[in-house]
Amino acid sequence: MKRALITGIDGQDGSYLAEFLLEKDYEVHGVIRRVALEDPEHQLWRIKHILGKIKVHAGSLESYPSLFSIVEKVKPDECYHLAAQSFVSYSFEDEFSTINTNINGTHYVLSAIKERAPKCKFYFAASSEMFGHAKEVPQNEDTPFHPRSPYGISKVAGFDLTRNYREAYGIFACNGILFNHESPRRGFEFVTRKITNAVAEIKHGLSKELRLGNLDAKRDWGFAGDYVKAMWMMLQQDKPDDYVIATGETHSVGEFVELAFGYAGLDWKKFVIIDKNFYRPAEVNILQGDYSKAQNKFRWEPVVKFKKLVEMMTEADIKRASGKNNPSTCNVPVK
Ligand code: F7E
Repeated sequence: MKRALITGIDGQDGSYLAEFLLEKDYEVHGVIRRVALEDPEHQLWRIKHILGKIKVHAGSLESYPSLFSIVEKVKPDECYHLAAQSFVSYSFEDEFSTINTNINGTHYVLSAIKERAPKCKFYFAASSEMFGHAKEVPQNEDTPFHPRSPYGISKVAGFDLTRNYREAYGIFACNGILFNHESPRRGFEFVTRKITNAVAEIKHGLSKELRLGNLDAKRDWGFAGDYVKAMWMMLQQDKPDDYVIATGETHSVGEFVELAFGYAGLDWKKFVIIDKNFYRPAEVNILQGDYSKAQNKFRWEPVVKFKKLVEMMTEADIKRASGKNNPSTCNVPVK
């Protein structure tokens, strides 16, 4: 039985990946912050249904000793490093902690693997945010990086660390350059979930408006459930490498809004208010991924495309909001 270690197992991607690996008969271990372990009802809602099947370990990206001892104890065959401060907007407000946690955390996990499990295959959750002010559309593995946020900068450093551990120490280390990927398990601060949750609450009379920033930004949005499969496929190849994972389509935030409100039979223009507070100091205007390398190398394809994704998320939130008496706390204006 293969052993996998997932940092950030309680996040959107971690939860889908854990389910996927359990189905493949892996022994699945996860790193979770102690504060989250102490409040499972709120913090572990995405993995509540599989808690009896996985093994969780308290650890933090800020603590090398905690990660070192987990790697030493678990001796994983595969490690998926997904944990990070991943909210781009917040990274402008707390750039130091984003940069410290994300870069050091990745470095600590890589170093622990080199020292205690050098045969372990390593996956790093790199990001399309690394392209930032992209030199070309669509972006592929050779497109130069021009990050536009502390988050993007931290991911470029993580990407370089991963490549360097591959080249310098012979670790089987891969970068997955994942474009935006969403699902009904997405955090409420990200624009897609913020929209679908607001649509559901407006539909059920729990909310009257939705405040958003830049509706013109364009993203390549895919389904997280499809993307975790690509993470695993990368680690099953003969040689470690870096891959773009995307749908190949780009759509604006405005298009997402129109489709989600339309699905609920609502006219978005009556509810959406543009609020400058949600604009970013530096925006990434357009992302569109060229995933042909992953397609050719291991036949990965995105199954869920834009329209189906919007419908899936809106429907799930409408179902969740029915029977509720109060709007969710996610309406607190998190930038
Ligand atoms: O913003 C615009 C915002 O926060 C998408 C993370 O998973 O994907 C994600 O990063 C766009 C931006 O995701 C609001 O300005 C307008 O242009 O959903 P988001 P993101 O920044 O693209 C990448 C690949 C990652 O790696 C990240 O970890 O939507 N936008 N109005 C807004 N965004 C938010 N959050 N809230 C608004 O009110």
